[in-house]
Amino acid sequence: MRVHLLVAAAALLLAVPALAQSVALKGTDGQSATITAADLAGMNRVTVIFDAHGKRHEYEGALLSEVLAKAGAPFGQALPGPALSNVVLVKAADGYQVAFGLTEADPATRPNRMILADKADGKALADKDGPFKLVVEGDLCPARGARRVAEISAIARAGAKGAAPAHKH
Ligand SMILES: Nc1nc2c(c(=O)[nH]1)N[C@H]1C(S)=C(S)[C@@H](COP(=O)(O)O)O[C@H]1N2
Ligand SMILES: [Mo]
Repeated sequence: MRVHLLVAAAALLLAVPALAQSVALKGTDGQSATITAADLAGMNRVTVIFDAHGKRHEYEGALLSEVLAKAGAPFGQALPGPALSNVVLVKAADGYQVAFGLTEADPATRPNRMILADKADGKALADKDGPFKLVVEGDLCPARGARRVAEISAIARAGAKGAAPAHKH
């Protein structure tokens, strides 16, 4: 009996940090997915330099577009059209929220990248920032860099129409 209780307690202790080590993803059509620390570590890795309050940090993680694609968010050829009005909402563990357009995270649209980072300056993010932090390359102010990211949703806008007639860029 006691052994069972110990095993149950140990399992609970192991489960608690594991729960915090993931980000919930939501897609525009009700899709949901979870990205764990291990998932993120296994994705294409990119580094972004960000200067905040005069301090320069090198963040490492995966492109937000690739993270959102796991919940079915349209990028590349699928993006022009109604998805241009899709909104991305990032929620942090402390209730902080950041919203932006899905296209802002599209590497074919902007050279500045948005990443979900799990490392800064070669080390796992400190508890204040991590385990996951949004880093928006090129932002002049760090306010959109949500720390302790818990959930990322792509949201469709009602009434959005299709793409403009064929045109050259
Ligand atoms: N989760 C969360 N992220 C956040 C904030 C916050 O209050 N909560 N503040 C933002 C603002 S306004 C700034 S300036 C930076 C500050 O980050 P720093 O303390 O690492 O400089 O975090 C941004 N990200
Ligand atoms: Mo800020």
